[in-house]
Amino acid sequence: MDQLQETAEKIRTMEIRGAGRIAKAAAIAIRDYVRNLDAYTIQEFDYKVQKAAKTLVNTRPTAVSLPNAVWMSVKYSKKNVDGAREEIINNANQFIKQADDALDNIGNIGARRIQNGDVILTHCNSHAALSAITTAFEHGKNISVITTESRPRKQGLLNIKYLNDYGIPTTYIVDSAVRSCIKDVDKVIVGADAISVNGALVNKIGTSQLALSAHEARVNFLVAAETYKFSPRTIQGNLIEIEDRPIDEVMDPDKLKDLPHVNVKNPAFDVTPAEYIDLIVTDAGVIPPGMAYIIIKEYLGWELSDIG
Ligand code: RUB
Repeated sequence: MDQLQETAEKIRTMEIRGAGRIAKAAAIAIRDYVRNLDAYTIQEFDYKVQKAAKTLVNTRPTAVSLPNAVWMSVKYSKKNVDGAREEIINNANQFIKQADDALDNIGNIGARRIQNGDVILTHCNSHAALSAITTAFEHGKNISVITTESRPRKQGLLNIKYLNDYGIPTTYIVDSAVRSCIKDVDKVIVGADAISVNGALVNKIGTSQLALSAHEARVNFLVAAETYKFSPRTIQGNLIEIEDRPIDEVMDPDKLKDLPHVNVKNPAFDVTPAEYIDLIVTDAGVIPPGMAYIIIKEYLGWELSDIG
């Protein structure tokens, strides 16, 4: 369990972050845990696997990719330990491959939506959104990017390093500069932590303000999201929990000592309603947000709506 606990801790502290990366890290952790798991009976095996799964799922509450990856990995039908072990290892390996392939597909499908000369605005650090952007560039499109800083964790710094390595001209702005820059933008492309059955997007805090600005300025707003980022539980009316992170990410708590009337909030994500989203680029193709249900039904299934 030590290695699995280590991965869980890295996800919790955001050493591993981004919805796709935490999902993949969790699938690897569960696979490696099950590979070496000692259990005499299938009941003991099941108890230990469920405990490990919950340890991973409970690290961060918002990105639905995490429970989807874990519950898709740990399902098995065999009634003996070795059979169940093999099934889980295969499921996890399949998920890991699916996640890698999905990023490539999103790159190719998303790149087709990007025109030569486009200025693209992105927020936070999303491998799915970056895959579409860098693939368009590799296809010879002359594009440039504006990235927000993405306070408080400044994931925009990861973007400028990544895009600079590709040689893509990139401008770094503070989050509050979005509305004043939106007139220079052709498309917004962001990633997703979760997409609900009604097509609403949950992504890094500030995404919904950005969507509002894009809507006002009639700039297309695209979301790049693997099918495993859709939330089956929202079919049953469950809400996606928004993670509140420690306030020391925002400011030094010592500064509050003499300010007894001041409270600091640090929600990590927000919700962008479907009406502000033009398209969702998934690995299965491009959909309008109103088709989110189809993705859940075809690619995730009802089974996950009970547990995931
Ligand atoms: C990351 C974030 C990203 C999505 C999508 O938040 O909001 O936009 O997770 O990323 P955090 P990807 O830094 O708090 O994890 O496309 O890489 O899965």
